[in-house]
Amino acid sequence: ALAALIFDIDGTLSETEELHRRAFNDVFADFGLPWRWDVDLYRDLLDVAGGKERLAHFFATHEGGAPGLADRIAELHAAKTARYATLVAGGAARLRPGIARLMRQARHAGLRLAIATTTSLPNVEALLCATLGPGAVDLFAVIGAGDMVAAKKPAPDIYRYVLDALALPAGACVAFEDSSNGLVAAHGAGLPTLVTPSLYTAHQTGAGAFDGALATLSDLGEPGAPYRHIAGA
Ligand code: XBP
Ligand code: MG
Repeated sequence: ALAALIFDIDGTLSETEELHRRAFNDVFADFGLPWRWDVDLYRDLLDVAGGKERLAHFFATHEGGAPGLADRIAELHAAKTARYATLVAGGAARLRPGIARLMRQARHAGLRLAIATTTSLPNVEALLCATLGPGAVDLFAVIGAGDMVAAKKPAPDIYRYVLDALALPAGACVAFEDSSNGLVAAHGAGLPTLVTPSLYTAHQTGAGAFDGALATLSDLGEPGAPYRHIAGA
């Protein structure tokens, strides 16, 4: 029987990628670095999951290079995490439709809730606190985040970590994802997965990227604003 729901954070709970992008850009400006990541570039960069990994990839692949910066990724990323927390605490993030309702109904039905995300733990705590209230972290039986596992999505490691901590088989859970990387990670751990594409992953719909999902929906819907099945589902 169904025992737990496991949620991705970025793109699934909230359209947080715009805030991550803003935080990266603010840090580039603070550090006197010339880059500003626009929406199109960031969409491509999101193929690399994890902020530190994304910075390393960008520095390694961009013309002009970035001598010395590879050694400062931890420093840049710490500043980015702090900036993101400030944006979120200031109210810049909202939950996507249906998320809060589904979590409430699931808990009433006796299901456990968990998180499986590439994003850093402070980002998870900031988002849950700002959107679901202080203490929201305690609504989750397990939070798997960031560097708790070595290999980030699309590797299944973070989902395996969460299943292990829940002490549940994959078949007793449903995962919620917004991206191809996320779906591949969840499927790799054997999880039935529902996909709600987000601003930065909508283009993956229809390219077969969400094949095998339980369903691909516009969002989780609200009374009076139902979800739509998305082409290919
Ligand atoms: C989200 C990510 C994260 C965030 C930034 O992927 O890739 O890297 O963009 O977070 P998913 P950090 O939704 O598939 O988990 O900078 O803290 O890594
Ligand atoms: Mg995501």
